Amino acid sequence: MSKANKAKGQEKGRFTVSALTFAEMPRNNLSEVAFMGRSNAGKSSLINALLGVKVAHTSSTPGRTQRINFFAMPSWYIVDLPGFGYAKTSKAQRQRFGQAVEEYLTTRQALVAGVLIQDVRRDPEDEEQMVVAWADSRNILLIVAASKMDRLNRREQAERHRALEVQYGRPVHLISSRTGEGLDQIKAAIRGLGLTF
Ligand SMILES: Nc1nc2c(ncn2[C@@H]2O[C@H](COP(=O)(O)OP(=O)(O)OP(=O)(O)O)[C@@H](O)[C@H]2O)c(=O)[nH]1
Ligand SMILES: [Mg+2]
Repeated sequence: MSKANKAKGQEKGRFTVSALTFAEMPRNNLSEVAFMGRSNAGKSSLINALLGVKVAHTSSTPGRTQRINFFAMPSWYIVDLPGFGYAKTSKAQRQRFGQAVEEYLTTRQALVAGVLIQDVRRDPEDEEQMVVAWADSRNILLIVAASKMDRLNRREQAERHRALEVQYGRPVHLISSRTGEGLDQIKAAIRGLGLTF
């Protein structure tokens, strides 16, 4: 990371804490927005693109994020969660962070919104539907982002957009962390909660 980027990162979104237990998580009760989705969907890339600086680890190898990572924003946190649906991590390891994520999602009081990221080329599966049901049951705002739109042409984008909105039964934002398309919509939705970038 260049010096300039590092300085920018410190000013904008700072890697703060990497946790697996509540004891390791921030205790200042600031609001948290969790980025969720299948492994390799592009969660960490979206966080970096929103911040304009590489703070979250990304990789073409799924299962890169194995802890709950908190990035400090002005008076709130972006939370990067390990991806679901990845089978190659050892079972013991998966159980460890799986439990941590479940506990986080079901009981964390500071959690005010979720951003569900899914590859625009895929259809939602059980795990995505569970996230939707979870958000509804906890009354948490869920922003759905369909990632990697740069992989499709305009016509395919429109088709997938329609199909995904029908399947989710709610608005879906098409985004690309590579080109920056759609990121303003995600920022606007988060700003709607009174959280600033
Ligand atoms: N073309 C394209 N590739 C993307 C985009 N976003 C992410 N990727 C690629 O997708 C792969 C996975 O991205 P990550 O951001 O590491 O995914 P993740 O959801 O954090 O994955 P885990 O940490 O394993 O759960 C990487 O090779 C990224 O470069 C995008 O908008 N467009
Ligand atoms: Mg990641």
